[in-house]
Amino acid sequence: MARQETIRFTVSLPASLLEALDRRIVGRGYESRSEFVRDLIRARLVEEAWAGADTEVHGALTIVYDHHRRGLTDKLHRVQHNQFVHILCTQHVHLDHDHCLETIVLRGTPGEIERMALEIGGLKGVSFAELARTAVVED
Ligand code: NI
Repeated sequence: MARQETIRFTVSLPASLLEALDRRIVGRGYESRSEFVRDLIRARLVEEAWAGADTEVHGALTIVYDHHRRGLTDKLHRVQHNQFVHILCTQHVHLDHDHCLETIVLRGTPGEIERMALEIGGLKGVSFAELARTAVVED
């Protein structure tokens, strides 16, 4: 995307809110108030995309499971093949002798992704499941 013009504008805040903002800027390693505020706005746009019914969004589902659990790897495979149009990629890491960590990158409507995350996370033997929600929004 072509580099866009940056526009400055003034925001009026109560002093206490500005102090709270500045504490977060330092705590999270931001270089400037502007960068922090830009990210706040982007995070809100991602939230709004996820609140829509038909918007295209992306998610990264991280799961940990015990691959010895009878039938679990087959079920995980079946769910993902049934929804292959929504699965962009998976990454598998062997954590130790028993446990596997998988990240599954998903694309679809918020409802489709939430359903798949619940289905996969709810399988017996999956001991951890967390969905990171994102979407392509304005830079
Ligand atoms: Ni493994």
